[in-house]
Formats: sequence, C-alpha cells, structure tokens
Amino acid sequence: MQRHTTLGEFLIKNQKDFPYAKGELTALLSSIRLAGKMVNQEINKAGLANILGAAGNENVQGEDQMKLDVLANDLFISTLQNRGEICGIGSEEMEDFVSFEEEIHKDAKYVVLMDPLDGSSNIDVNVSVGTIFSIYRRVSEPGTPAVLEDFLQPGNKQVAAGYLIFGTSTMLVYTSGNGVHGFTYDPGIGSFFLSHPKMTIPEDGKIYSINEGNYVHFPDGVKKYLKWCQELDPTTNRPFTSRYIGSLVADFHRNLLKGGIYIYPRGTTAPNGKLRLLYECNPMAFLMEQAGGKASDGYRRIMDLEPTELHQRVPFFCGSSKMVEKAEAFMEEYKN
Ligand code: AHM
Ligand code: MG
Repeated sequence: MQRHTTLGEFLIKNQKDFPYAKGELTALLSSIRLAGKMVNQEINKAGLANILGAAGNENVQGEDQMKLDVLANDLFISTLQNRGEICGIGSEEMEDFVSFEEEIHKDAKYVVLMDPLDGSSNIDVNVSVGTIFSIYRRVSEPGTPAVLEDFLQPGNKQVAAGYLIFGTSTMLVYTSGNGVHGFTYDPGIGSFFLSHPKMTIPEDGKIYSINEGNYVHFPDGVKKYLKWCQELDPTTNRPFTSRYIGSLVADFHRNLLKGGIYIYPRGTTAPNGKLRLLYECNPMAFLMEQAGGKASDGYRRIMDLEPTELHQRVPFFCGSSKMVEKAEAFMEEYKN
C-alpha cells in the first residue's frame, strides 16, 4: 500500500530548495502547521462553543473584531514565540509589530507577517475562512530587536508564503519559491497529507470574483472590464461566471484550481481598496506567480511595490495571467 507524503516528510525532502540554512524553514512551517491545527480545532467548535460574537474590541482598522480573530492571533503568536526561528511578528490584529527578545530568539533570522483569521465575518454563517502568512529574512542584525524595516520589505523579498483554508476540508498551501504545494488535513490522524503537488492556475479562466455591490464606486477600467466579462461572445466563452465568497483565501483557492480573477479595486470611499499589502496581497501574489498566474494593483506588479506602512492597503487584481492582463488593459484604456 502506498501511503501519501505528510507535510513534515515533504518539507524535509525538499529542504535543499530553500535558499538559506537547511531546517530553518522546515521548523518555521512546522510551527505554523501546529498553530493552524489549533485554530482549526477552534473553528470547528465555533458553532458549538459559545465563542461567537464580537469581542468588544475593534481592530486597528476600526472594524469589529470577532473572538476567534483574537484567539487565532494569540495561538499563532504564542506558538511562534515558543520556538526560536523568528524575531518578530506583524499581524492584522495588532497595531504594531511584536519583537521577540528572549534568549531563544537571539539568532533568529526571520520575521512573519500574517492575517491570523481572514474573512472572519464568515464564521457565524459557517462559510470558509483562512489564515495567510508571509515570511521574510530580517534586514536588521540578528541579536538586536526587530525593527519596522524588517517588515516593510517588498513582496519580491519573501522567502516563503502560504495560507490555511478552513473549508469543507482544511488545507495548508505554501510556496518557498519552488512551486506551490497543497496539503489536506486528516483530522483523524492529525496530519497534513500532500494532496495537490505543484499547483498551477489555468492561463485563462471564466470566473470573476469581485464585490459587485460596490460597482458605483469602482474606477472606469473595472466597470468596463466587468461589462466585458458579461457580454455574449461564445468565441471567448463569455459571459463569464461570477463567484464571490467574501473570504479572500476561499475565493483565491477556487480561482487557483479552476482559473479566474479576483479583484478588490480602489473605490471612491476606499482610495486604496480594502486589502492589506503586507499580509494579504504579497503572500497571495507570491503564491499566484509561483502557480503561473499574475498579481497587480491594476498597473504594477504587487510584489514590486515598496511598502511604507505596516497596515498599508492596495488595490488587488490576482489570478489567471490572461484575465489579469485583460483587466489591466481596461485599467490603462479607461484611466480615471
Ligand atoms: P478581513 O481581513 O477584515 O476579514 O477583510 C478581508 C476580507 C477578504 O477576505 C475578502 O475578500 C474581503 O474582505 C471582502 O470584503 P467585502 O465584504 O468588502 O467584499
Ligand atoms: Mg484580512
């Protein structure tokens, strides 16, 4: 009988692909895997345990924060802090980054940026949510406290990125620059098994994912692109199909498997859109490019943008390369 490869086995087998010291990324991803399992457990219990509802706080963007966001944030921080690979973490749920300065972190060479529970407004309606993470090598000297510059690096400097999706199955999908690999969680055994090796996105697709309720606020390029998607033209498979879950990880994951485009553009009320460059767009852009797709802000490659703030927002166009290129062509033609 042939047994499937576990995430741990896969990481050890592929350690040589990691550009820096062997074992470091393996150890770091195993911390993320452990925290992911704990978050998974909590999400599965969410409908049973009386832990739903706003925690009574707002996050740094002034949005309602659900209890599970706080819990997921705490679980990831404490798990990563217990081990010595990273010297600091930045999270959607915290205004400032945290620097780890205990003895075990003195040689740490990495920082993590993350959205511990993205799409959390979907939890109380039993719809998929996810965790997004991005890993960088620090630019400051090991042995000193982490500084903001360690976190404000462009996406092209990421050494690894990935997400956990808590859907009908729980999966962990990651890249360290050698393709995208997906692992499905077997809750009976407590392990992630390689289920989607070398994931690639179709070059073209038929699915567009956007919150069309905001149509009146969209730039003209997006309005015209959407109308183009909806036109009848059998030679280009149009009209396309609209699918929007409102959970970036779930929309991204579906488009990755089936081909499609996800757009969160700027609007008149949100001049830079909603999504955050450092812990939502950059990691997803790294995964998308590694899968053969594209990610841009409508004009420029996401991973080449120079960040200036920890919680910076940016318009996001991400998916099958031909679809992103088409949307960019509309943005260029109808600039406003
Ligand atoms: P969050 O980080 O507060 O959960 O917001 C991010 C989420 C994404 O997962 C999703 O794609 C988007 O917000 C949906 O926003 P909207 O409801 O404006 O369409
Ligand atoms: Mg988020």
